[in-house]
Amino acid sequence: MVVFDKPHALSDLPMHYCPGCTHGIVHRLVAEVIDELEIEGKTIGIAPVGCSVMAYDYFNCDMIEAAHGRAPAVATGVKRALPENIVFTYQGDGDLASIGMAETVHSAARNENITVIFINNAIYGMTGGQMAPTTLPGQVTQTSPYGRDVNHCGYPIKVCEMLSTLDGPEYLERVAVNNVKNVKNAKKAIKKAFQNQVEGKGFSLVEVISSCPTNWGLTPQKALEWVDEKMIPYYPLGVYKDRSAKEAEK
Ligand SMILES: Cc1ncc(C[n+]2csc(CCOP(=O)(O)OP(=O)(O)O)c2C)c(N)n1
Ligand code: SF4
Repeated sequence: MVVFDKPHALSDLPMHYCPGCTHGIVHRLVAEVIDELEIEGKTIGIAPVGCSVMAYDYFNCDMIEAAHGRAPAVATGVKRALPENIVFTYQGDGDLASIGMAETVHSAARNENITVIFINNAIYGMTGGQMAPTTLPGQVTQTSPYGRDVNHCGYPIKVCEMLSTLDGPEYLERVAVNNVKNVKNAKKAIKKAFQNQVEGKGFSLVEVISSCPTNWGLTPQKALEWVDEKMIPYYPLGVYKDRSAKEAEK
């Protein structure tokens, strides 16, 4: 009896991610959801620029590579041209919350019927660990060697909280993948974000608190602990918006 297998929507290529990086876990969850909803043949993913730049190699559905930060704009065009297809973006915090902030906010405000998977690892991973918009106050990075000084660099951006002030988006949830319970919740949120699109409900974003052991300078295990001790207190997990659920309560 097979009790554990690779989802069909995940390709056979070995991933290039560092040991302990949680990008791989989130890839797997997305692929499991694509399998379960039986949408592989009509799903189009938009890969970002960042460590997950090669996500196009890891999913078996069609993939498009977007310029840094532009994934929601590309997804908007694809979804509007091919409304029967299921379109998702997969983006890091540098991609989504820095150079791509305008695309993020406006696609949410327009309630584009797309699914956004947002990996918040509090750092620019691919380029060697510079400060991101989500870097915590006091966090040491290559460009904040004495720790992020909020007087000089400003405060981190809380994407779910910020987008929840807009009337546009359908669904916003923040999850984490640092332990089994959180991985299970993350899977549920990702599934809902895809299901919403299948049902035509609109813009659904799941922010996944992730780890970057390499640039945080921690072992994989310590990095998962750091998520619990430092990241989750600053970025509380939970549903920030679920318009359909709220309307159903009325
Ligand atoms: C227009 C443009 N500006 C800057 C870069 C350089 N660049 C590549 S990846 C990256 C940041 C990636 O960080 P993030 O999006 O958080 O993803 P991660 O690598 O942490 O997964 C930057 C600034 C680029 N490729 N294109
Ligand atoms: S640099 Fe960080 S985000 Fe990039 S693959 Fe390595 S651990 Fe993951």
